Amino acid sequence: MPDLTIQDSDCLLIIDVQNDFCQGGSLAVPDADAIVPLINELSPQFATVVLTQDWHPAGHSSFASSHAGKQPFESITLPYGEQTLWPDHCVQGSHGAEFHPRLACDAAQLIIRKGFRSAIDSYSAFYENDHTTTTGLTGYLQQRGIRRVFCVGLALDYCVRYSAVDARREGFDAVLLEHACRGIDMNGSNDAALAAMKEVGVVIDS
Ligand code: VGL
Ligand code: ZN
Repeated sequence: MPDLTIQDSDCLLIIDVQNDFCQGGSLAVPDADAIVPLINELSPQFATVVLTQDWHPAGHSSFASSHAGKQPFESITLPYGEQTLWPDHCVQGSHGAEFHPRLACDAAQLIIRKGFRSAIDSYSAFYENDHTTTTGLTGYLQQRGIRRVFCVGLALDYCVRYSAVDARREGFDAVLLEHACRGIDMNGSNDAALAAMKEVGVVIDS
């Protein structure tokens, strides 16, 4: 196990802890609210804290409601590949898009909004789902001298997974703090996510 003592060159990346992914939300992740106090304990230990915020225009192409005859959790092929369809969620400016009311976010220095292009979904904090369009996060972290990214948040099997994998792709060390994540877990997707992260060298800390 590598040394997980927190350094100045570490960043805490808090992924999508928003009302729509929490209890009562339109795409609620089981037990999501339980991670809020855990993240609130972690944040003050990091000099660099970044939040991501899923931020879709109404009628986004990842919404099942945008495709006639399609139901949430079915998938379709978009120009950039396979896309799972979701209930409408995290619409720009809506209550569901706001951070969980008890998430302590005052000390965070950057909020990366993603999924704001109607035609492309974005799970990762680094790249949209075409795996080409960047969010700018790599440059920000590099210029802040960050070498390692600790990932927490929602959902383990989607946005957390792709963010951790892309952190490795961008040359950062990456640590998944599994106890501070929750997944949607469709058809074994939590286990698949953990395997995919391990495969590229993400350190899984339970
Ligand atoms: C997410 C599905 C759709 C996530 C975002 O935050 O994991 N999942 N949009
Ligand atoms: Zn989304």
